[in-house]
Amino acid sequence: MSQITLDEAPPVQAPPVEPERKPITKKDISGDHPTWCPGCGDFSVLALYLKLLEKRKIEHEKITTVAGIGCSSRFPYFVQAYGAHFIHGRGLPFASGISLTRPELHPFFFGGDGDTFSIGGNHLTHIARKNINMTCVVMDNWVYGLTKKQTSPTSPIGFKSKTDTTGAVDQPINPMKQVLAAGASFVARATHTNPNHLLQMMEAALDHNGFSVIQCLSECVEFYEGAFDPSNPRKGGAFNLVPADHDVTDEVAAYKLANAPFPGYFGIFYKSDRPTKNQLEAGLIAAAQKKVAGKKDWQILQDTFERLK
Ligand SMILES: Cc1ncc(C[n+]2csc(CCOP(=O)(O)OP(=O)(O)O)c2C)c(N)n1
Ligand code: SF4
Ligand SMILES: [Mg+2]
Repeated sequence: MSQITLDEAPPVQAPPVEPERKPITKKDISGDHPTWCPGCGDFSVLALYLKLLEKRKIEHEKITTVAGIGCSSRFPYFVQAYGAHFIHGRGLPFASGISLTRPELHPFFFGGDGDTFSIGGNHLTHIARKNINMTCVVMDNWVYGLTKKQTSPTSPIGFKSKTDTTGAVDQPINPMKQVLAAGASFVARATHTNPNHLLQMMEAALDHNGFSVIQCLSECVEFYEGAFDPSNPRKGGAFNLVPADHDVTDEVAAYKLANAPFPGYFGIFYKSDRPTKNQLEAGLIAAAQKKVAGKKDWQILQDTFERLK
């Protein structure tokens, strides 16, 4: 038997070197220059979202930013990644579909108080009770900004607008009580004037497995200037954190915090680890697939017709 000498042996091929992936930077994911009015609170929410993506090294193709219609909802234009600027009030169900079909993604929805609590209010309720894994950041400015000053569901009584020229008479909703009652499994409150705290809330929401809602006060300097001054220490207001001894698993305690008069509290009011619809549906799909394991599509169809006879 002839032997291969070392000289004759084929050269050993080195395995291909995978190029190292550079983590994304804020510059990579910054889109169009925002068209918001100078001083609008929405700038701060965008800056913190970009910071969150950079800090948590979310890969470009995993970023999912969805919105409806409104000044705040222009958000996805300003993020250079996958996303959608969808129909007024329908961004939430659009994002929930992404979450259920692509469970490896964590969609972020950004919307105004009108988009989320008025036309989209019904969707908010049902996504909350279904506990679909995603984050909803409500950029609450207490007014319809894009359409130039109409009363919104969060405008306070007495607010003069184009739809309430002598002052609003209807009781505003309390966003925190609303989402708690609907069944959201993470409920937090923040403001655009405290960026470190807002980033903390967004990080906690990203880490939460379930439907997380952040009510973020975001001032409309054009149509409701000074609305949130009482929550801003730089304007003589008070930024009160949720008390350190608050039990975030206590829904009734969360409800009591939500009842505090404005400016109220900031931080995580409630957090529960009840199963998500994503997990429950995955279980249903696995069980259904087990029943038909090894069968061809036509056999599954034939069995169904047999059963119907
Ligand atoms: C189906 C539908 N109804 C109404 C409108 C008009 N519209 C556009 S934005 C908006 C409300 C915007 O207010 P909000 O959601 O609070 O966002 P903001 O502009 O204050 O950020 C309304 C009523 C629309 N575009 N589509
Ligand atoms: S109108 Fe108000 S909400 Fe819209 S961009 Fe201007 S300041 Fe912001
Ligand atoms: Mg608004």
